Amino acid sequence: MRTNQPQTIYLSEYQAPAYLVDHVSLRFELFEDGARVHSTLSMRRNPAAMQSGSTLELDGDSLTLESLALNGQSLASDEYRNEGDKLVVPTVPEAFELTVVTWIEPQNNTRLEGLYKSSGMFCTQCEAEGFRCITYYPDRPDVMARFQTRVEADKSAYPILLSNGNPVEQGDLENGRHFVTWEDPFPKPAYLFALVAGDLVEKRDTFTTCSGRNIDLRIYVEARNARKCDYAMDALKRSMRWDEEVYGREYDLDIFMIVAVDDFNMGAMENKGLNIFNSSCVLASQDTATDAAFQRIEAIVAHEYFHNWSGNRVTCRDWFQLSLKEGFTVFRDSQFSADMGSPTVKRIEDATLLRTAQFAEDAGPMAHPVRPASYMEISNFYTLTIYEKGAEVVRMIHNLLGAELFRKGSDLYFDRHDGQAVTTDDFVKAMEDASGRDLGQFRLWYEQAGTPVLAVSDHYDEVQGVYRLDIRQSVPDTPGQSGKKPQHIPFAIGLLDSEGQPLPLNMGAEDSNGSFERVLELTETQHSFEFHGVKERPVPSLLRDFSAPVRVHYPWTREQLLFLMSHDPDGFNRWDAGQKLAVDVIQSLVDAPQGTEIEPRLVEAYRLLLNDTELDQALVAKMLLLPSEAYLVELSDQADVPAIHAARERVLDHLARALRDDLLACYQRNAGQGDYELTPAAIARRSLRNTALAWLLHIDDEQGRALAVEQYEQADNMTDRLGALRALVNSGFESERTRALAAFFERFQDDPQVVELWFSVQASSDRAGQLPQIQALLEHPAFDWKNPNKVRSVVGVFAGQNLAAFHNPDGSGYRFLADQVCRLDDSNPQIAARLVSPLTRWKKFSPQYSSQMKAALERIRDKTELSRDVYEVVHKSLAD
Ligand code: 0A1
Ligand code: ZN
Repeated sequence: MRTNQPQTIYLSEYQAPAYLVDHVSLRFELFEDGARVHSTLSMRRNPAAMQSGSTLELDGDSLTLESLALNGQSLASDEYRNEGDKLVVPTVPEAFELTVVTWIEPQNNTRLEGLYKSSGMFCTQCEAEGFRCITYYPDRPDVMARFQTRVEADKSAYPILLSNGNPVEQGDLENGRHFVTWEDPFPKPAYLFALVAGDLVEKRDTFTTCSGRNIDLRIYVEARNARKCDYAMDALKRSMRWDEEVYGREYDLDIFMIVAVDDFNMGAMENKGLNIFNSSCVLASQDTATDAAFQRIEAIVAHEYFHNWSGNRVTCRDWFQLSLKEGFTVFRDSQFSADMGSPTVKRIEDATLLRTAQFAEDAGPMAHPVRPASYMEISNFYTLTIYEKGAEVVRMIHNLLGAELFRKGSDLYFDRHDGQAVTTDDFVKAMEDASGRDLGQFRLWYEQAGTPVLAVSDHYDEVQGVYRLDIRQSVPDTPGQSGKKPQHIPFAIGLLDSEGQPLPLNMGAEDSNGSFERVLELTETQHSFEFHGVKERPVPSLLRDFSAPVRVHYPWTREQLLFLMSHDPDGFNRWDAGQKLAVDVIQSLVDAPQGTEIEPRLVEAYRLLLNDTELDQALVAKMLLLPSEAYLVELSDQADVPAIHAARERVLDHLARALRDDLLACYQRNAGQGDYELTPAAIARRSLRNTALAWLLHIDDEQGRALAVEQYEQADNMTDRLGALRALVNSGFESERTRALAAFFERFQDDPQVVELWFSVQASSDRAGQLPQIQALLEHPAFDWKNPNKVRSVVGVFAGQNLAAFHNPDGSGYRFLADQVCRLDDSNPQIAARLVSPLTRWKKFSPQYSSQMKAALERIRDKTELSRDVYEVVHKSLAD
């Protein structure tokens, strides 16, 4: 796996597989000192393959080959070549059976790819290329086979033995061992293979599908987590119903299982019939999970379930097509979450993530198209671009076609390609065929990297009553791509008169269409749109509902933003106007002299918001949150993070002081009423209350202190308890902070998910998360280098969320991160490569910072034996 000069793989060099696998029969013998894997592959030459010759090549990684047989005849050592990552059999017949026996060591697998052990149980992670760590196999998604899997293990240590599909046989063996055999009738690529063996309890339920079939639903967890599965089970049933109702997709096997594991590199995995989840993405209870965690669990359960169709029944031809399943599935889960809660709030959350983090990726050294053209290590391409921007691209198709034609398109796609491994182009083609629309230019969204920029200016002709919008589109250069073509951009707009009333949008002297909102379709570099019959200069509302993942530049005045903040009928743009105003005010304070006045109208706008009980309270709660430091950094050139941090703090401080009484009133008004509920209204109430509390403690308000201590002690749910803890940690009340942190740990030390919250509250705080404190957290007995969640909650949160501390002008934060990356690179390269991310955008920062960030990257580059994962990120980041 380690190499000095990893190879680049190109989409343009794709070739169909030379041999196909019709059936795989696996037998796992699981022991404490290793596992023996017997694999029998029924293979035949692929009639569609271009290659001639009869050489078979199988992928393998970290395997010990014990035996190899062709059609039952054992192969002598000169009849095959073991080339480390490839097993080559120079001559095979047209159709044959290959039997491979390998020995692996799951107990020593710290990469968490392939078969490994987590908290005493065996589990697998095979996407993208983990199956080759289990046995030799054509480990590529366009080889789809039917799997039968027999799992054998000690019965008392591993009473539960699971794999994909339906259980078909089970029984006892000698020496206290037992076995279960599973059969999956649906052909699948090896990346969807899964196996679990452990001492787990089972939570059961059932679901009756639209055609009346009864599906057995099971969630498997360690006994101590038995009471934390109800929410995920409920979310699963809601997802199953929703996918039937909205997409006409019925579940296909007789059983659907979820297993929670503590050590997992990502959030969760959609293995056929046997989803494996990071514990933090499935386990929840009122007293241990925040509202945000419940929402995340709902979304991830839905996401993995939806993959059963978008990903499993129809899968990807190659890993360049990853967004085929991920972009579409994220779009589906975001529609689901919108339907379960507030569509506007969900849109705000999605757009925030996109603008803060995906735009940054698109502007950095790892920028790549939604369908990349090349990669070194595919694990590095599970990115915000593939997932989030990919989902935006599907959303734009949905909006261009309308819900009905989009559904026709998705039906055609699932019908036409069921059981196949296909491309993003096949997806777009199905949408075109079903709708009759030409998406030729639209396909550029898949091919061109970078965030398109729309420079908008306007002109009002009072005499003619004509208002004109001039829009210029450009797509910035990205590594390896320049001179880009204009893209097809749906640009939703509205116009408001001075009373805040929407104006009819008539786009020519004869047009009397009269609609109040239009989606302008931008296809050229330059467009002018005229609106007729406009009696006064209107205020434009641009890119409503974030209709495309683009940056819009328009010379907003503060008056216009204040106006939109309270009048725009588009909830998203109301929120966005507030964000723009706050950004403008904060930016004007960066490096401004001490006494510079803070925009008084901002205070009044926030006062109105705080006291607005008419507007959707979930939207109010979002509007009260100031733009994050990460977003402010993303919007600036040559960022000086401590200066941005100081300016944002000043505004927060000023607002909190000026609005103290309003904050107290808001806090009291939103006090918990009766029993804990997870309704949108109750979630909004808790959010408002905790924001008010955070602001009060930000200015070390005495009454706030008493409220926080009381809330901490009385809370009947984790959202409120953590809200109080966070507020105290970020306050200047040192003894309360220390006491609350100790009490929290004492109370929850046996619950890994809550301990992760405890770590991240400290690691994200500029008061409790300076470098020496972070180093102390790494020494804490609850910290564990082998557990990705723990690493993320301390190191990842420090570098990604505690920006002022990480960007310490002395460069200590950067050196620290480089050291941790080097340390992790040996044990878990996927996690190490993800942690590098905050350093990759070094060019974005002012010279004092960028030179030290670059030096930290060089420090990683110079480590001996760098993994391919970290190599790719570091070398691309350092390239000119
Ligand atoms: N397909 C999963 C994400 C996933 C990807 C890679 C993994 O291991 C390297 C694990 C999970 C999803 O989209 O949920
Ligand atoms: Zn996914």
